[in-house]
Amino acid sequence: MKVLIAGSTDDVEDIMSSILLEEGYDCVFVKDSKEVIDNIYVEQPDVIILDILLSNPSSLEILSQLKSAPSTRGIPVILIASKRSRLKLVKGYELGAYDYISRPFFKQEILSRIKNITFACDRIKELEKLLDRDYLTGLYNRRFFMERFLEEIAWSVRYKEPLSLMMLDIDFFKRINDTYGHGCGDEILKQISSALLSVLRAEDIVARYGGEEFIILLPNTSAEGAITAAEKLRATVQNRTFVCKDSNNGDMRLSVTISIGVTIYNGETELSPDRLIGQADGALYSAKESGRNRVVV
Ligand code: GH3
Ligand code: MG
Ligand code: MG
Ligand code: MG
Repeated sequence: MKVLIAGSTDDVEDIMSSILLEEGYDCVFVKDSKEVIDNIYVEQPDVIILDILLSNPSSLEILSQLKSAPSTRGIPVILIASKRSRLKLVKGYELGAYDYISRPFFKQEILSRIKNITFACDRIKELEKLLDRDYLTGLYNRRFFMERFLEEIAWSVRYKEPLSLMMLDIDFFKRINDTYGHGCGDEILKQISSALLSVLRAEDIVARYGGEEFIILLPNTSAEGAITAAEKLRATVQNRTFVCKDSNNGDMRLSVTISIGVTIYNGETELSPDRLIGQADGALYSAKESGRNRVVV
Protein backbone atom coordinates (compact mmCIF):
# COMPACT_ATOMS: atom_id res chain seq x y z
CA MET A 1 0.00 0.00 0.00
CA LYS A 2 1.38 3.35 -1.06
CA VAL A 3 1.02 6.58 0.90
CA LEU A 4 2.05 9.90 -0.63
CA ILE A 5 2.95 12.47 1.97
CA ALA A 6 3.08 16.12 0.96
CA GLY A 7 4.51 18.17 3.82
CA SER A 8 6.08 21.56 4.14
CA THR A 9 8.32 20.87 7.12
CA ASP A 10 10.97 18.31 8.03
CA ASP A 11 9.02 16.91 10.96
CA VAL A 12 6.36 15.64 8.60
CA GLU A 13 8.83 13.63 6.60
CA ASP A 14 10.79 12.38 9.62
CA ILE A 15 7.94 11.35 11.83
CA MET A 16 5.65 10.06 9.14
CA SER A 17 8.39 7.96 7.64
CA SER A 18 9.33 6.38 10.93
CA ILE A 19 5.70 5.58 11.65
CA LEU A 20 4.58 4.41 8.23
CA LEU A 21 7.72 2.67 6.95
CA GLU A 22 7.87 0.70 10.18
CA GLU A 23 4.35 -0.56 9.52
CA GLY A 24 5.28 -1.66 6.02
CA TYR A 25 3.74 1.17 4.03
CA ASP A 26 5.37 2.24 0.82
CA CYS A 27 5.96 6.01 1.27
CA VAL A 28 6.58 8.82 -1.19
CA PHE A 29 7.47 12.29 0.10
CA VAL A 30 6.92 15.54 -1.72
CA LYS A 31 8.09 18.78 -0.16
CA ASP A 32 7.57 21.23 -2.98
CA SER A 33 3.86 21.92 -3.32
CA LYS A 34 4.27 22.63 -7.04
CA GLU A 35 5.24 18.99 -7.50
CA VAL A 36 2.44 17.38 -5.54
CA ILE A 37 -0.07 16.95 -8.37
CA ASP A 38 2.50 15.57 -10.84
CA ASN A 39 3.76 13.11 -8.25
CA ILE A 40 0.26 11.89 -7.55
CA TYR A 41 -0.29 11.17 -11.24
CA VAL A 42 3.00 9.28 -11.47
CA GLU A 43 2.81 7.39 -8.17
CA GLN A 44 -0.94 6.63 -8.06
CA PRO A 45 -0.95 6.37 -4.25
CA ASP A 46 -3.69 4.63 -2.26
CA VAL A 47 -3.80 7.44 0.31
CA ILE A 48 -2.58 11.04 0.30
CA ILE A 49 -1.52 12.84 3.47
CA LEU A 50 -1.54 16.54 2.75
CA ASP A 51 -0.16 19.20 5.09
CA ILE A 52 -2.64 22.03 5.33
CA LEU A 53 0.26 24.49 5.64
CA LEU A 54 1.48 23.93 2.09
CA SER A 55 1.40 27.09 0.01
CA ASN A 56 1.80 28.21 -3.57
CA PRO A 57 -0.25 26.35 -4.58
CA SER A 58 -2.05 25.98 -1.27
CA SER A 59 -3.17 22.64 0.12
CA LEU A 60 -6.78 23.62 -0.62
CA GLU A 61 -5.95 24.44 -4.25
CA ILE A 62 -4.22 21.08 -4.60
CA LEU A 63 -7.20 19.34 -3.01
CA SER A 64 -9.72 20.98 -5.29
CA GLN A 65 -7.65 20.05 -8.34
CA LEU A 66 -7.43 16.43 -7.19
CA LYS A 67 -11.16 16.20 -6.59
CA SER A 68 -12.04 17.64 -10.00
CA ALA A 69 -10.03 15.10 -12.04
CA PRO A 70 -11.70 11.71 -12.62
CA SER A 71 -8.44 9.76 -12.25
CA THR A 72 -7.58 11.23 -8.83
CA ARG A 73 -11.03 11.98 -7.43
CA GLY A 74 -11.30 8.64 -5.65
CA ILE A 75 -7.96 8.77 -3.79
CA PRO A 76 -8.64 9.54 -0.13
CA VAL A 77 -6.93 12.62 1.30
CA ILE A 78 -6.05 13.07 4.98
CA LEU A 79 -5.06 16.59 5.99
CA ILE A 80 -2.45 17.44 8.59
CA ALA A 81 -3.98 20.29 10.56
CA SER A 82 -3.46 22.03 13.89
CA LYS A 83 -6.03 23.76 16.11
CA ARG A 84 -5.12 27.07 14.53
CA SER A 85 -6.10 25.85 11.09
CA ARG A 86 -9.62 24.71 11.94
CA LEU A 87 -11.33 27.04 9.47
CA LYS A 88 -9.10 25.83 6.68
CA LEU A 89 -9.84 22.28 7.75
CA VAL A 90 -13.58 22.87 7.33
CA LYS A 91 -12.90 24.15 3.81
CA GLY A 92 -10.83 21.04 3.23
CA TYR A 93 -13.75 18.80 4.23
CA GLU A 94 -16.02 20.78 1.92
CA LEU A 95 -13.59 20.12 -0.91
CA GLY A 96 -13.63 16.38 -0.22
CA ALA A 97 -10.88 15.61 2.33
CA TYR A 98 -11.83 12.51 4.33
CA ASP A 99 -10.12 13.06 7.66
CA TYR A 100 -7.30 14.86 9.46
CA ILE A 101 -4.28 14.19 11.63
CA SER A 102 -3.20 16.72 14.23
CA ARG A 103 0.20 17.76 15.52
CA PRO A 104 1.94 16.54 17.62
CA PHE A 105 1.76 13.25 15.74
CA PHE A 106 0.55 10.19 17.59
CA LYS A 107 1.46 6.92 15.95
CA GLN A 108 -1.65 4.88 16.80
CA GLU A 109 -3.95 7.67 15.72
CA ILE A 110 -2.30 8.01 12.31
CA LEU A 111 -2.37 4.27 11.67
CA SER A 112 -6.00 3.92 12.75
CA ARG A 113 -7.13 6.75 10.51
CA ILE A 114 -5.30 5.34 7.50
CA LYS A 115 -6.74 1.88 8.16
CA ASN A 116 -10.31 3.16 8.47
CA ILE A 117 -10.07 5.15 5.29
CA THR A 118 -8.57 2.41 3.19
CA PHE A 119 -11.18 -0.03 4.48
CA ALA A 120 -14.00 2.34 3.50
CA CYS A 121 -12.47 3.05 0.09
CA ASP A 122 -11.98 -0.65 -0.66
CA ARG A 123 -15.64 -1.25 0.15
CA ILE A 124 -16.64 1.58 -2.19
CA LYS A 125 -14.53 0.05 -4.99
CA GLU A 126 -16.17 -3.35 -4.41
CA LEU A 127 -19.63 -1.80 -4.47
CA GLU A 128 -18.84 0.13 -7.63
CA LYS A 129 -17.81 -3.12 -9.25
CA LEU A 130 -21.09 -4.76 -8.21
CA LEU A 131 -22.98 -1.80 -9.59
CA ASP A 132 -21.33 -2.03 -13.01
CA ARG A 133 -21.15 -5.78 -13.57
CA ASP A 134 -23.53 -8.59 -14.32
CA TYR A 135 -23.28 -11.18 -11.57
CA LEU A 136 -23.47 -14.33 -13.73
CA THR A 137 -21.18 -13.44 -16.63
CA GLY A 138 -18.95 -10.73 -15.14
CA LEU A 139 -19.66 -8.58 -18.21
CA TYR A 140 -20.81 -4.98 -17.80
CA ASN A 141 -24.50 -4.68 -16.99
CA ARG A 142 -27.11 -2.68 -18.81
CA ARG A 143 -26.97 0.25 -16.39
CA PHE A 144 -23.24 0.76 -16.90
CA PHE A 145 -23.60 0.23 -20.63
CA MET A 146 -26.19 2.98 -21.00
CA GLU A 147 -23.97 5.38 -19.10
CA ARG A 148 -20.99 4.67 -21.37
CA PHE A 149 -23.16 4.67 -24.47
CA LEU A 150 -24.24 8.26 -23.86
CA GLU A 151 -20.61 9.31 -23.40
CA GLU A 152 -19.53 7.51 -26.58
CA ILE A 153 -22.33 9.09 -28.62
CA ALA A 154 -21.27 12.54 -27.41
CA TRP A 155 -17.65 11.75 -28.32
CA SER A 156 -18.71 10.52 -31.74
CA VAL A 157 -20.64 13.72 -32.46
CA ARG A 158 -17.81 15.93 -31.24
CA TYR A 159 -14.97 14.29 -33.13
CA LYS A 160 -16.98 13.08 -36.12
CA GLU A 161 -15.96 9.51 -35.43
CA PRO A 162 -18.12 6.54 -36.41
CA LEU A 163 -19.56 4.26 -33.75
CA SER A 164 -20.97 0.78 -34.21
CA LEU A 165 -23.50 -1.05 -32.13
CA MET A 166 -24.35 -4.76 -32.07
CA MET A 167 -27.26 -6.61 -30.52
CA LEU A 168 -26.59 -10.29 -30.14
CA ASP A 169 -28.98 -13.06 -29.14
CA ILE A 170 -28.38 -16.77 -28.63
CA ASP A 171 -30.34 -18.95 -31.04
CA PHE A 172 -32.91 -21.37 -29.59
CA PHE A 173 -31.59 -20.83 -26.10
CA LYS A 174 -34.85 -21.99 -24.57
CA ARG A 175 -34.19 -25.43 -26.08
CA ILE A 176 -30.79 -25.60 -24.31
CA ASN A 177 -32.47 -24.88 -20.98
CA ASP A 178 -35.30 -27.30 -21.67
CA THR A 179 -32.99 -30.09 -22.84
CA TYR A 180 -30.02 -29.80 -20.49
CA GLY A 181 -31.35 -27.76 -17.57
CA HIS A 182 -30.95 -24.18 -16.37
CA GLY A 183 -27.52 -24.83 -14.86
CA CYS A 184 -26.25 -25.79 -18.28
CA GLY A 185 -27.90 -22.68 -19.76
CA ASP A 186 -26.06 -20.53 -17.23
CA GLU A 187 -22.79 -22.25 -18.06
CA ILE A 188 -23.31 -21.55 -21.77
CA LEU A 189 -23.99 -17.88 -21.01
CA LYS A 190 -20.65 -17.67 -19.20
CA GLN A 191 -18.74 -19.46 -21.95
CA ILE A 192 -20.29 -17.28 -24.67
CA SER A 193 -19.35 -14.18 -22.66
CA SER A 194 -15.71 -15.19 -22.51
CA ALA A 195 -15.75 -16.09 -26.21
CA LEU A 196 -17.03 -12.58 -27.00
CA LEU A 197 -14.30 -10.97 -24.90
CA SER A 198 -11.61 -13.09 -26.52
CA VAL A 199 -12.57 -11.84 -29.99
CA LEU A 200 -13.24 -8.16 -29.27
CA ARG A 201 -10.77 -5.35 -28.55
CA ALA A 202 -10.16 -3.94 -25.10
CA GLU A 203 -11.83 -0.65 -26.13
CA ASP A 204 -15.08 -2.38 -27.08
CA ILE A 205 -17.77 -2.34 -24.42
CA VAL A 206 -19.53 -5.67 -24.00
CA ALA A 207 -22.59 -5.91 -21.76
CA ARG A 208 -25.31 -8.39 -20.90
CA TYR A 209 -28.42 -6.56 -22.02
CA GLY A 210 -31.03 -9.08 -20.88
CA GLY A 211 -31.40 -12.84 -20.30
CA GLU A 212 -29.51 -14.24 -23.30
CA GLU A 213 -29.04 -10.96 -25.14
CA PHE A 214 -25.82 -9.02 -25.32
CA ILE A 215 -25.07 -5.51 -26.50
CA ILE A 216 -21.69 -4.43 -27.82
CA LEU A 217 -20.40 -0.96 -28.55
CA LEU A 218 -17.45 -0.55 -30.88
CA PRO A 219 -16.03 2.96 -30.55
CA ASN A 220 -14.37 4.53 -33.58
CA THR A 221 -15.49 1.65 -35.79
CA SER A 222 -17.11 2.04 -39.20
CA ALA A 223 -19.35 -0.41 -41.08
CA GLU A 224 -16.53 -2.52 -42.51
CA GLY A 225 -14.86 -3.06 -39.12
CA ALA A 226 -18.15 -3.77 -37.38
CA ILE A 227 -19.25 -6.34 -39.95
CA THR A 228 -15.87 -8.08 -39.80
CA ALA A 229 -16.03 -8.18 -35.98
CA ALA A 230 -19.64 -9.43 -35.94
CA GLU A 231 -18.87 -12.15 -38.48
CA LYS A 232 -15.85 -13.20 -36.42
CA LEU A 233 -18.01 -13.44 -33.29
CA ARG A 234 -20.64 -15.47 -35.10
CA ALA A 235 -18.04 -17.88 -36.55
CA THR A 236 -16.16 -18.20 -33.25
CA VAL A 237 -19.32 -19.28 -31.42
CA GLN A 238 -20.39 -21.62 -34.21
CA ASN A 239 -16.98 -23.34 -34.33
CA ARG A 240 -16.58 -23.73 -30.62
CA THR A 241 -17.73 -26.75 -28.67
CA PHE A 242 -19.46 -25.76 -25.46
CA VAL A 243 -19.34 -28.05 -22.47
CA CYS A 244 -21.72 -28.30 -19.55
CA LYS A 245 -22.83 -30.83 -16.96
CA ASP A 246 -26.09 -32.72 -17.41
CA SER A 247 -28.31 -33.77 -14.49
CA ASN A 248 -26.09 -36.85 -13.85
CA ASN A 249 -23.01 -34.63 -13.69
CA GLY A 250 -21.79 -35.98 -17.02
CA ASP A 251 -20.06 -33.75 -19.56
CA MET A 252 -22.39 -32.62 -22.34
CA ARG A 253 -20.81 -31.22 -25.48
CA LEU A 254 -22.99 -28.97 -27.55
CA SER A 255 -23.00 -26.52 -30.42
CA VAL A 256 -24.53 -23.10 -30.09
CA THR A 257 -25.15 -20.34 -32.61
CA ILE A 258 -25.87 -16.65 -32.27
CA SER A 259 -27.62 -14.01 -34.37
CA ILE A 260 -26.32 -10.45 -34.55
CA GLY A 261 -27.90 -7.16 -35.59
CA VAL A 262 -25.49 -4.33 -36.39
CA THR A 263 -26.04 -0.61 -36.78
CA ILE A 264 -23.53 2.12 -37.59
CA TYR A 265 -23.66 5.69 -36.40
CA ASN A 266 -21.64 8.30 -38.29
CA GLY A 267 -21.92 11.00 -35.64
CA GLU A 268 -23.44 13.48 -38.09
CA THR A 269 -27.12 13.52 -37.30
CA GLU A 270 -27.94 13.59 -33.61
CA LEU A 271 -29.51 10.27 -32.61
CA SER A 272 -30.72 9.05 -29.24
CA PRO A 273 -29.34 5.82 -27.75
CA ASP A 274 -32.84 4.38 -27.91
CA ARG A 275 -33.04 4.99 -31.66
CA LEU A 276 -29.70 3.26 -32.22
CA ILE A 277 -30.65 0.32 -30.02
CA GLY A 278 -33.95 0.12 -31.90
CA GLN A 279 -32.06 -0.06 -35.21
CA ALA A 280 -29.71 -2.81 -33.97
CA ASP A 281 -32.69 -4.68 -32.54
CA GLY A 282 -34.48 -4.43 -35.89
CA ALA A 283 -31.43 -5.89 -37.64
CA LEU A 284 -31.31 -8.68 -35.06
CA TYR A 285 -34.96 -9.44 -35.70
CA SER A 286 -34.19 -9.74 -39.44
CA ALA A 287 -31.28 -12.07 -38.66
CA LYS A 288 -33.66 -14.31 -36.70
CA GLU A 289 -36.37 -14.16 -39.36
CA SER A 290 -33.99 -15.01 -42.17
CA GLY A 291 -32.77 -18.20 -40.53
CA ARG A 292 -30.56 -17.34 -37.48
CA ASN A 293 -26.77 -17.90 -37.13
CA ARG A 294 -26.12 -14.76 -39.17
CA VAL A 295 -25.17 -11.10 -39.12
CA VAL A 296 -27.56 -8.48 -40.49
CA VAL A 297 -26.76 -4.77 -40.87
P1 GH3 B 1 -34.48 -17.31 -30.54
O1 GH3 B 1 -33.59 -18.06 -31.44
O2 GH3 B 1 -35.66 -16.76 -31.23
O3 GH3 B 1 -33.76 -16.24 -29.80
O4 GH3 B 1 -35.03 -18.36 -29.51
P2 GH3 B 1 -34.75 -18.45 -27.95
O5 GH3 B 1 -35.22 -19.77 -27.49
O6 GH3 B 1 -33.33 -18.13 -27.67
O7 GH3 B 1 -35.58 -17.22 -27.45
P3 GH3 B 1 -36.57 -17.02 -26.26
O8 GH3 B 1 -36.63 -15.54 -26.09
O9 GH3 B 1 -37.84 -17.72 -26.54
O10 GH3 B 1 -35.89 -17.68 -25.01
C1 GH3 B 1 -34.89 -17.10 -24.28
C2 GH3 B 1 -34.63 -17.99 -23.11
O11 GH3 B 1 -33.55 -17.53 -22.34
C3 GH3 B 1 -35.80 -18.08 -22.16
C4 GH3 B 1 -35.19 -17.94 -20.77
O12 GH3 B 1 -35.60 -18.93 -19.93
C5 GH3 B 1 -33.71 -18.04 -21.02
N1 GH3 B 1 -32.90 -17.27 -20.09
C6 GH3 B 1 -32.92 -15.95 -19.89
N2 GH3 B 1 -32.04 -15.61 -18.93
C7 GH3 B 1 -31.43 -16.74 -18.51
C8 GH3 B 1 -30.42 -17.05 -17.53
O13 GH3 B 1 -29.89 -16.18 -16.83
N3 GH3 B 1 -30.06 -18.34 -17.39
C9 GH3 B 1 -30.62 -19.33 -18.14
N4 GH3 B 1 -30.23 -20.58 -17.95
N5 GH3 B 1 -31.57 -19.08 -19.05
C10 GH3 B 1 -31.97 -17.80 -19.24
MG1 MG C 1 -36.20 -14.54 -28.44
MG1 MG D 1 -32.51 -16.26 -28.15
MG1 MG E 1 -33.78 -13.23 -26.56
